[in-house]
Amino acid sequence: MISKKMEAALNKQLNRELFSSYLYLSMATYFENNNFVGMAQWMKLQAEEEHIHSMKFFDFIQKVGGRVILEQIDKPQSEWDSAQNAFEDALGHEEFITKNINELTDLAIAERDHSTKTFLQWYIDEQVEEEATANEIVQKFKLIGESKSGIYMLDRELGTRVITPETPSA
Ligand code: OFO
Repeated sequence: MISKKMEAALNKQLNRELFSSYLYLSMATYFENNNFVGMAQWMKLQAEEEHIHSMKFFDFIQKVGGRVILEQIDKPQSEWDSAQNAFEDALGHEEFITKNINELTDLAIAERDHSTKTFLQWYIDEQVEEEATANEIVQKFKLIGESKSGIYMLDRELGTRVITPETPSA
């Protein structure tokens, strides 16, 4: 049986994963409005992936005898200065999520809650991939600079993304 403290912390993370999905969907609309079709597609898949992350918390909380409490989801930002700026924000957001997952793991260890600690290991691995992927895209933007053809090529490349939800780095 999960402690009330751990249950509350996991519910909070469930909400953050839903917010992540909302944020990336908002970035998708920003990209669509600016004719970056590939980046919009990439962000739509990212939003789907975050929804899957939230549902893994949902299922786990229920499975260990807790109760899912859904809270309000914050309104995400809707405009960015540039495509690069949106991906920089995505990277910053993933770093924030990594910090949250690490804090949750610290709590699970402090509470000697081995099942939650094991559950969180999937997210620890996933965050390594999430940060690496976002960082790789930011670095590509930096290499490309102001080149319109470079940004066009990057948009095409990001549009080829496919999702494989069950493995970290999906
Ligand atoms: Fe983008 O990460 Fe969820 O967990």
